[in-house]
Amino acid sequence: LDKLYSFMIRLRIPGGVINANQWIATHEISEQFGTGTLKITTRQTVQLHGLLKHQLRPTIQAFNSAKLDSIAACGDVNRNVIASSHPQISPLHQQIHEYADKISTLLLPKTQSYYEVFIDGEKIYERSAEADPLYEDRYLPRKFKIAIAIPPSNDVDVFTNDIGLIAIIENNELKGFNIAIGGGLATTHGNANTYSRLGSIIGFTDTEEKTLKAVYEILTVQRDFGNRVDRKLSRLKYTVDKLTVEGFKKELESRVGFKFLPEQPFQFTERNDRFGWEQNHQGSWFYTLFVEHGVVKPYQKQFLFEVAQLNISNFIFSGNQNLILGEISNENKPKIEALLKSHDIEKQVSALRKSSMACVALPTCPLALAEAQRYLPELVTKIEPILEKYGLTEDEISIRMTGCPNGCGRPYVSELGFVGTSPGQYNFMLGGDRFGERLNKLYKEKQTEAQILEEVDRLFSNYVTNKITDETFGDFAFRTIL
Ligand code: SRM
Ligand code: SF4
Repeated sequence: LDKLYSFMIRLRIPGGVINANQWIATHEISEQFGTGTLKITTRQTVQLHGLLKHQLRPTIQAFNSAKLDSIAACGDVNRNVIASSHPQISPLHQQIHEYADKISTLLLPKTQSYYEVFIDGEKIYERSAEADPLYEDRYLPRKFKIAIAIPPSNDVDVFTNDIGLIAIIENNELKGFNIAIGGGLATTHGNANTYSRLGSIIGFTDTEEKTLKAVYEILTVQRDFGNRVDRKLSRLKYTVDKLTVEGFKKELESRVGFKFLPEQPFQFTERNDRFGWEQNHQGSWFYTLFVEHGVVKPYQKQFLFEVAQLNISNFIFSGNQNLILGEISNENKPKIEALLKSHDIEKQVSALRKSSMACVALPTCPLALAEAQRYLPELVTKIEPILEKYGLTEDEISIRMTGCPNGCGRPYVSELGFVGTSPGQYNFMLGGDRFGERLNKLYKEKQTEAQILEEVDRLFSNYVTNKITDETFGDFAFRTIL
């Protein structure tokens, strides 16, 4: 008798947008296979857990019928390309957003094995004949991540990606992209050679052709120079530091055949999702739903299913693990409002909770050392009275937790960061800024809940007494404590 293996499936959805029919398909597949829970990830897609081995093929085939795939959602290849998710942020959102799809397609592995294994089952033994000029016969040394940010929003945490593209807009025209390389968050407890790193901007590209070429060749430099001996030290960030930023740029310029233009000015002034209703420049409506840590609750799932059945909106996953119902006409807005009401969707949620993020961790993640998405809601509930005590209820202080130092919930770019060390214990990280432009630092090691709550009380008391006007908690902690 074979073991009853269970799997997780993660979709590839560049930029995180699907249509109503695809949502219905995803909903129905999740009801038929796996645990029934839909989990929105920090990279704008969804995961299904608990799929038994014999359910894998039918699940993937069902997704395939809905024109959804799981190709390169895991592995040593380019992963799901993410892009700022709120279309109302810029009239150029659509134009910039399309880059996510273009880049994802450009960097897909050429092998057809996915279709051969999961879809039609043919030709599996002829795989070696397929030529792949990018991944060749060896793939990349490690996973690879790309994000596109549309200022003023850094909802994708652009600097935490191997490649970060920052759209530069002038007079309502897309001028090109600043390109940052070498971002990455994971560390390993007890391995001093590992570290989090924010991307370094190496310059600006002013045409689509140059941007795509630069992206492609950054991967070839990593393919050829990345560390293939130690997987703990094989992400692009280590290659960039090994070659130096200037050395990497020189190698890259020789491969692309042009010089990068100087970095262009930009400013991030927000990172959180814009909850509730907003309109874009064309008058279409967008409704952002808070989904705590991306775990779609049963009542939310039913609401979303009914919204999808109306076929009057699309569905956009945000990099903050929330969901946006998009492209809703004036005429159709009341239909969604009625469903919001009948399902009692709009709850009072504190600013801290809305600014929280947690990774999956236990019980499904094999690497988890401590709880995260199952526990952070509870910790936030315990912090809320402390916020109230100091008049900080409206403060959008970012709080993030992961069950291990891999950093899937990006805790190293939060104002209050908690990284699991063992059951019930977390490294307390402090001093990140609000918009993802500064890493936080280890403040206290291996803290229990009681210690965390005591520290938070002390820190908030200190903050309200000594902060400079308009200083965020993260900036205050960075200035005074670290
Ligand atoms: Fe992650 C591995 C979940 C975003 C860094 N991550 C894992 C695995 C697959 C565990 C494993 O290898 O067996 C987790 C699956 C748990 C489960 O039960 O579902 C997992 N990672 C997630 C998700 C679902 C967290 C979430 O709650 O949203 C995110 C899925 C993103 C997606 O849709 O593709 C997720 N992972 C991230 C991020 C954040 C990001 O990309 O913006 C990071 C930190 C950024 C970075 O890459 O530096 C991240 N995950 C890792 C790492 C460490 C990589 C490294 O450089 O060493 C691992 C472990 C590994 O690769 O060996 C990992
Ligand atoms: Fe698992 Fe660690 Fe990622 Fe959390 S941070 S999902 S515990 S690998």
